[in-house]
This record gives sequence, C-alpha cells and structure tokens, in this order.
Amino acid sequence: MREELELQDFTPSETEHFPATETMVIDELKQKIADRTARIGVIGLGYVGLPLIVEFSLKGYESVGFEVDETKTSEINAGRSYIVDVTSENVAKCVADNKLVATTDFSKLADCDVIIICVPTPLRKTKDPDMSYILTAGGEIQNYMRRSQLIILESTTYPGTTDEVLQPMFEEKGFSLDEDFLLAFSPERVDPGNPQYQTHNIPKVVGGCSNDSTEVAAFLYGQIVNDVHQVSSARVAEAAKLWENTFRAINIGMANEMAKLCNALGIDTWEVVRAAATKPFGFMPFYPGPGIGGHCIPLDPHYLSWKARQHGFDSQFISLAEQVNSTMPNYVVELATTALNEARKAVNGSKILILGVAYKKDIDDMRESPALSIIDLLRADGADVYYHDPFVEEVTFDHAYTIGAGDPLYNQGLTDELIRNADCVIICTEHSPIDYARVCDLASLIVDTRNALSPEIRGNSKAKIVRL
Ligand code: SAJ
Repeated sequence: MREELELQDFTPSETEHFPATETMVIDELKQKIADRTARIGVIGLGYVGLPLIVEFSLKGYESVGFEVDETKTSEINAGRSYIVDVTSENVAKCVADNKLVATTDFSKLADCDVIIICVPTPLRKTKDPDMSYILTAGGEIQNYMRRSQLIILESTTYPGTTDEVLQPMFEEKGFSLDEDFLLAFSPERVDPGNPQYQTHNIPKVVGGCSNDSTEVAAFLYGQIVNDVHQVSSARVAEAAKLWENTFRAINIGMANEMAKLCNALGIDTWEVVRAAATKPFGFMPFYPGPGIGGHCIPLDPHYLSWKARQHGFDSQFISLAEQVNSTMPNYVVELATTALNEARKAVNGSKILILGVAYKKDIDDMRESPALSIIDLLRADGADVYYHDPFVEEVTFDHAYTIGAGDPLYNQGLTDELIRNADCVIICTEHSPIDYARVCDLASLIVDTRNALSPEIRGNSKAKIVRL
C-alpha cells in the first residue's frame, strides 16, 4: 500500500506546477468515494450501464447517466426501466431521491469524479472489432475531462484497449496518469434474466493502468459489490473477461457437435449430457441449441482471436467453435426439412411456426438470436414462417439476414388454430410461459432444439417430435 504522501515529500521542481492546495488524485478520490460525495458518471445505459448506475444511486451516490439515445434518457428521468433486470420502482426511487439523472449533454462529464464506460463493442462485417463506440466515448471524455477523475472501461474488448487506446487519448490532452487521472478496466458480467446473480453479488475483476488506478477502482466497486478481485493490470482484466466468454463459446460448440454425433449414433444427447453432469468434479454441463445469440458469446471470442493474430497467433479453438455454432441454424433447418419430407411435404409452401425467438429463455433480447437465421433460411426455401414469443412483439431483419425476404414479423397469438395449421413447429427458445403439453396436443410435427418437451409431455404427444 502506498504510504501517505505529503507535499513536502516532493522536490520543488515536481510541485512547481501544482499550487500548494493540490492533493494527489488518489487521496481526494478515495475520500469522496468513502463519504459517497463522489459523483458517478456512466456512459451507455444499456443492459450493463443501467443496472450499474442504479446500484450506485441506491447506495447514495449522485449519478449521471450519459446516453446518445434520448428515448432512454427520457424513460429513466420519467422513472421507468427498459432493462429486464432493473425495476422501474428502483429507477423511480433513484430519480425521486435526486440520485439519478440521465442526459445527452456530455459536458456534464466535467462534474463527475468517476466515469464508467459501458458502450457496445460489436464486430464489423469482417468480424474485426468495432471500436467506434469506445472511441466516441473516449472522445467525449477528452472534451470535458479535468483533474482528479477515475475513468473505468467496462465494455468487453481485446487486451490492450485501455492502456493502448484510451490512456493516450487522455494523455494527449496534457493529463498524466496518477497525477491527474486514474484509469482501469473492469469487465461487466451481467447475465440477463438471471435472478440469482445481479450486480451486487457477482465478483468484480478490476485491473488498472497503474497501482493507484487499481486501488481506487477496486475501492469504488467495493462500495456496491460484495467481492472485488484485483489484478495487476488492465490487460489482465480484459483478457480474463475474454477467457470467460470464449470458454463458453467453445464448450457450447462442443455440446452442439456432440448433438450431431449423438443423432448420428441414434442416442439422446440430453440424456448423455445429464449423465456426464453427474460427475461431481471436472465437468461443467453445456447444452446444444439452435446456435448462440446475445451481445457477448458470439462476438467476444473474435476480439481475442483478432488481437492474437496481431501477435502472430492463430486461435484454432475459437474458429472451430465459430464454425460449429454458426451453422447450427442450418442444422435445425435440415432437421425440419427431413421431417417434413418424411411427411411427404416440401419446405416450399409449408407453414412453419417458430416458438420463441429471443436468444435465450425468458428474456426479450433478439441480438444475434439464432432464430433470425433459422427464419431467414426457411423463407429462402419458400416456407411461410411466423412466430410466437411472449417476450418479443416484433422481429426485424438487418443486412445480415437477406437470403429470405427480410420483411419484419410480428408476434402471433398462440391460438389452437395457429398451432394446428402449422406443418411444423420449431421450438427455438424454451420460454417458461408456453404450455408445451398443449402444443404437443395440437401440432402434427415439432422440432425441439432446446429440450423444452419433458419425457412425460413427449410420451403423451400426438405430434411427431424431432429433437436436437
Ligand atoms: N447457449 C447454448 N448452450 C449453453 C449455454 C448457452 O446454446 O449451454 C446459448 C444461449 O441460448 C445463448 C448463447 O448461448 O443464445 C449465450 O448464452 P449465455 O448464457 O452465455 O448468455 P448471455 O450472453 O446473455 O450471458 C453471458 C453470461 N452468461 C453466463 O455466464 C451464464 C456471461 O457469459 C457473461 O456475463 C455475459 O454473457 C456477458 O455479458 O459477457
């Protein structure tokens, strides 16, 4: 731990540009964090930024949310949440207590003692990192930063982003690390829709571009999170996050490959993985599915492989997982096509009902959802595709899904007629509110990609059932 420095500890030349009243950044910031007078700024109020800023506000910190999207700022200032894991009741309470305000005016960054960047890190069409959101946020901070600010990046990105990209942006404005600002990386670990793990009880990894940065950032998160894990640098923290999510992508890919293998062997994939999962150590179950969706797992491994390639290292695991996972929609369409063919029906002209389109159960998020690819592929084969999803009212198709017509689809009520009229029902997302026994009573053919149908329901089903 750094001893408490006094001004007299410095030689005159080191203090000539600081008036006697200036204190070191670390002492001033820690004091403000400790007595909750530090003003917290969060750039990006999505599924990461909104839960985070509400957590700080509930702890009594005056917090300012920065957004480019005015609909988000007006929703928040009206006391309404648009994120499944954040209640409007909490947003309204923070706003009413004057602990939370959202704005599109980035000049207010100057009033913040802490600035946390929670912006998207998507991929370009070339599967290379799209750093535009981080650069824009960094540029806004450059415009308004002042002495004694702690700046933290939470967006998932390649190792080196914080110290190679952001730190020079702030230094070129004449600020120096530790003297004028602190800079750290702390990965977000939000698991949307997970009732057990929310911001306060998910361990937080923190790594700074300097020891002071690590120390103060860890001290900050310690105010809202039960368990803070400090690491020696921002790069280590960046790499840890990518390892976490690449681990998932590769193991999901393994589960998907096992599904194809088990199908070829004529054995039940889900029974196999359930049996393997009885091993109390050295195994972690992952499950096959129609592909991987979400803002992280399909994208994050490419940040790692992109950076690795810059250092002459080609990660085969990442590309193999990508090959397997990204072709699962094709595999699901193959299963449906074969099953329709056995019923002497062509996909062309068939009515196909997609049950559940969100990228995972009981949430409304469509980002990278494999259902989008499945619908697109079926439409390309001439099928008349429609969907029911209790969480998603409308599905639009961007440039990535243009094999089919690409027209938007709207949620259909799950009536008896809708199910009966379908030549094939494909369960893409196993949302809890759906009555699967009823679906099995009314449908003629079901492709279950999520093991949504229990053995009992399957046993009583009138429909033919095909499973992953
Ligand atoms: N999936 C499978 N089989 C599995 C697990 C997941 O097919 O065994 C699919 C899901 O259906 C989904 C995709 O993979 O389409 C991603 O699933 P996910 O559970 O990883 O969901 P995310 O992306 O919302 O959340 C993940 C976090 N999830 C968990 O740890 C359970 C975590 O990896 C990160 O905190 C988060 O992404 C993030 O933001 O990085």
